[in-house]
Amino acid sequence: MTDSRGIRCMMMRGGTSKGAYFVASDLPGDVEERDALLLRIMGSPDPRQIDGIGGAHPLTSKVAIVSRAASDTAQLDYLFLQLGVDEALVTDRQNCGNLLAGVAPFALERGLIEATDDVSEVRIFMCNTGAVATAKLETLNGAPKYGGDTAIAGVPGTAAPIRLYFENIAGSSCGALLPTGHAVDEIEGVTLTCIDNGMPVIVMTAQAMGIEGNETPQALEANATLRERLEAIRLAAGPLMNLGDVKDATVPKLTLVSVPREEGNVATRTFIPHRCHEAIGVLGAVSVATACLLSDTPAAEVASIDDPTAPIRLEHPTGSFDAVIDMDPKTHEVRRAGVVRTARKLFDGVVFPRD
Ligand code: NQM
Repeated sequence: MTDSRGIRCMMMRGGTSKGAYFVASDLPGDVEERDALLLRIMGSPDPRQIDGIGGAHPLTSKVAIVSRAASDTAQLDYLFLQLGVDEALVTDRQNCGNLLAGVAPFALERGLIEATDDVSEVRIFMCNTGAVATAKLETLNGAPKYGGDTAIAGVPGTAAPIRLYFENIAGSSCGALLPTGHAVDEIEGVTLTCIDNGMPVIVMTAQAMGIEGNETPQALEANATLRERLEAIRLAAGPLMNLGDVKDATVPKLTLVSVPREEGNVATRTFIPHRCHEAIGVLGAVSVATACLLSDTPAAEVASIDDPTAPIRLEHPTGSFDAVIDMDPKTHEVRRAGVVRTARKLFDGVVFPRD
């Protein structure tokens, strides 16, 4: 449906992000045409996205495109697109575990799948990286249940839990869990870990970057020296992480770790990569938690972890995020990772892009 009556679209909160969800067949098949249309729908490029439905932040300028799976390894195909806010950028070079939380409920709403039981298990092929995730969600009379008592930091109130499990995500963008071949590197004079357990992330201590590690995102974004240094590290790390020139890419992300201040295992501040996250991304958190489990890395030095099989609690600006990492401590083979999210249908209707 791409005529003058508009395009069928559902707005959903997925975890701590928000995005426009489309059935693939409701969008043009041609990628250039599709991307140009999505930019107009979101109102990009414009810092306020005033003429579109984007929320003027990378975390609310996101798109999920969902269809029945093309192969029988999964039930659904999910393509994530990050749209720039003040630049005309549409990129499929990263995944989004937050919007992933909304994919199964959306597919149920659109009749792409059917609920199996009170708890439905849905296998989702993540087209961006070729990995498969399993979502477990509560259903009622065949429909997704949104209400519940699970709270996630960064979202007011409670909702029904959506459990996400990941398998074989190590190296999904960079080809290896440790794409440089080492757990510790020095780039631009900073000791750090380049890691990809579902999301390419550069992990370094806050101290190495001259900050405490518990500053607000606003204070960190106002720190021009810090941002310049982070960007220099990112540009140098891109080719070493097999990502090539990352000047216009939204990966790798950068996480500054420090000792926990609350009851968590480590404190984090994450740049995605130019804005500072109000919380932390899902697969970003999985990658950072994994770095904490690798001995002698900057993350392991500041993290306080007694039991590596227990959930790793990452403190972030609006609370904390738990990730369970099942990793062989010797071979570093990551068998499985799990997180809990919630999602909610916000509106369903027809969106009218500007001409
Ligand atoms: O890491 C932000 C988010 C994300 C991505 C980002 C995400 C993930 O919070 O899986 O969820 O890092 O761009 O939505």
